[in-house]
Amino acid sequence: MSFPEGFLWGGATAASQFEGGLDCSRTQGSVMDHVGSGDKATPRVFEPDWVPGHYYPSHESCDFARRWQEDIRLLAGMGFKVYRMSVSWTRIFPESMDSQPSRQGLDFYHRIFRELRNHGIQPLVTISHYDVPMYLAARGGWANPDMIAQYHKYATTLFEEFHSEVPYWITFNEINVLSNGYGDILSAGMIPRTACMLFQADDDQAARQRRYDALHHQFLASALSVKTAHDIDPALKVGGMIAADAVYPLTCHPEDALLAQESMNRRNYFCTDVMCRGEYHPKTGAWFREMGIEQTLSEEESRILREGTVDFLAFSYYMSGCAGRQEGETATGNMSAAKANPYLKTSDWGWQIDPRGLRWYLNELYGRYRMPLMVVENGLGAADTVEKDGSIHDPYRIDYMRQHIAEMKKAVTDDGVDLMGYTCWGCIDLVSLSTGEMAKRYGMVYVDMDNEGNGSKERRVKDSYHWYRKVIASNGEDLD
Ligand code: BGP
Repeated sequence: MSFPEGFLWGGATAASQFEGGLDCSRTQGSVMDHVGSGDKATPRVFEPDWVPGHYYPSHESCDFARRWQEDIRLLAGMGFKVYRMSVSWTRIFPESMDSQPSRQGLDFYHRIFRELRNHGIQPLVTISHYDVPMYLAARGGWANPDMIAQYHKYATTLFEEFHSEVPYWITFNEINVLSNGYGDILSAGMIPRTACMLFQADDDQAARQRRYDALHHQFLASALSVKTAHDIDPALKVGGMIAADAVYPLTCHPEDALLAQESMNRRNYFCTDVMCRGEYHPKTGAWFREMGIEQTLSEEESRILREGTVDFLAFSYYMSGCAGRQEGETATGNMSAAKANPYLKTSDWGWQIDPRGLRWYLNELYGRYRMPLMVVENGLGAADTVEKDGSIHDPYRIDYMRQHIAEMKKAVTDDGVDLMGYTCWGCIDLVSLSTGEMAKRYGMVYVDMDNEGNGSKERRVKDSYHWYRKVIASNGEDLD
């Protein structure tokens, strides 16, 4: 028993963390292009106007915009079957949504998709990976219902243009992060920006309402786009995606079990129910009464959600956390904090490492939805050392991936989970989303660049590169 034939092995990146090339065709850029600062200790500040001399990591990032041929060759060298990347919205509509899409921008991606396919790699495209054009952010970002039509136009443009080259799509990266995580840097393009959480009663009520409205608009935009994709080309597979927020009870006390269940519902199923079943979670009314959130769901909106359910459910998986009654240490990650699990070790950035949690989580989702799943992000953020001879030994990364893949395999072979593929995060080093650092590396290919953007950006393979090639060549059999 093994991974199914045709299992999609690969890796993932996102435009704002990897692509760069702001100087070629992205004009005023996206919200992420305005995240930076002059203060190296706090590089993740949103600055509506670019300040000369300040550092904005996304402007050049790792320069995939110019190095894509070399990078794709490197991915092909590992035997990739799939490459998850995102399209930069402002490359397609650089100045406004009222104009025609930019031919230059569309051709930029045609070249990349064709090159991938020439190497036998299928593109999987995230339509929006935290990527809101500034000209839309200026009108309130996702809190503005007009965004639904704007996104739908953008997505339709992509489907029409690329449907014969891109078989797999994800509408939004980690849609649940809007309710749970990343504080201020990701406010869905909303101005005023806010770090508020959807399910935290002590946060500012008006801000919380805006958060929910923004999320609801994303649900509608996603559902409309899924339907349009199928109308354009029934062969397209369009997925929804969340950040896995796996929560265990801290103890076997029944109260802790209920708290963990509630946490799973709020942080995960609140979003996945809408995308996979086309309806809000049955507890939504009770939650919103408690949080003072108003929900107006028209019949037409309900129909849109029902008609636009996804073909597969994708998620990122980095860690797990706990819920319980007692005070305890906190485990942080990119999502809202949970209680720390005393049985788990953490990464150097404090994220709890839990390979078995991946198997548990796959079972949770598959048991609930019975639809194909895909792990589209997973990996260890770690500092690497380049040896004198240029080699990079990263046994810690190999170890992390080996353990996660082994658990994933059990979920497939022993538990019967329908898993389509695995794309590890940041297959080539890229800028960290949460911290803006380069020092936090996920890649199997090293990029010579430091936290301030200095360096040749030269690529160099790590030990994990050779290891992952073996894994893919053996379809996950050889994990040694
Ligand atoms: C996910 C995001 C990615 C990515 C990853 C790792 O939540 O989708 O964009 O960056 O987390 O996070 P970080 O870069 O903060 O280490």
